[in-house]
Amino acid sequence: MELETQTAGALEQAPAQCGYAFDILTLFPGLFDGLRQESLLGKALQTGVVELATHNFRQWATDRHNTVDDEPFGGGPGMVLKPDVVVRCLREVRQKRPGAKVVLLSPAGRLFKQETAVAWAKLPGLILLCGRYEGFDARVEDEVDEVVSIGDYVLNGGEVAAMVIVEAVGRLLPGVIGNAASLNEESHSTALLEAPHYTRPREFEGRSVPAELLSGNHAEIARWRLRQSLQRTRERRPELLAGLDTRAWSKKDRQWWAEQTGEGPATKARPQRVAPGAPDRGAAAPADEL
Ligand code: JEW
Repeated sequence: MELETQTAGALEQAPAQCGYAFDILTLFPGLFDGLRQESLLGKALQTGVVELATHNFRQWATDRHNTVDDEPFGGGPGMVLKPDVVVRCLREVRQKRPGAKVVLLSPAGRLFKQETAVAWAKLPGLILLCGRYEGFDARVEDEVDEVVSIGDYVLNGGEVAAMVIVEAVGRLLPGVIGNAASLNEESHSTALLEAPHYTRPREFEGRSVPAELLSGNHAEIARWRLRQSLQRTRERRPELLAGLDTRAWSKKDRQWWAEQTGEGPATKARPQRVAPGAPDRGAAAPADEL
């Protein structure tokens, strides 16, 4: 059984109590080989700060064909992963990982967000169940702590979603990267999109670095970045502006934002409704024209 469970003796030998353990339950453990070699996580895996172990459901099959799936009751396309095989595998892994959260990846799960990653980085580990075909027999859900989706698109299986979670959680773990930047992360993800970044050369194929960034004036740079963030967010992710808090802003920034959004300075009349297609020079450009 140990032969195909890919870990440096993590489960069997008494391991030096490791910082964080990701256990991936999958029919395709080979898909995680690349992730293991990735620079930041790869280094953390080498130093033992993080452990990533894969477990192939097929090793918990009991018949001579190592069957892991069967036809769906009620009919329909595709195959369903058998609950007996999956649950045997899960129970064995879970027993060796006290405190780990058991997560099943599914397009029908709760949405995984940055705040989820921040919360899960505080645990001793995650056990991630990756399905294939039409997914798991529904009774597997009774054995897991959470069912999560990484977004509203359909994948062929949970493995890529699990990799997203390993990367999002992994980079928050102490010893995986210099964590200075990630301290901000929770507020960042729920606030505004980042302003654009530039590096040398100052001019690239006729496009210059914005003068504000070359000014050396920190207040001017900060103002430019805030405004870029706001414009970008309005254009690309307007739903993030719902909870925008402008109370800490300068009067100038507030006034500028009011003009951008068509609220208009307090002295000006609110933009009037006009006939569809009529030119409307007073109102803000629609988000898709910014
Ligand atoms: C995802 C796991 C396992 C997650 C996100 N289940 C299912 C299913 C599949 C295709 C169509 C409909 C349902 C394939 N599939 C998965 C898909 C996770 C599995 C099988 C998944 N998107 N897709 N966010």
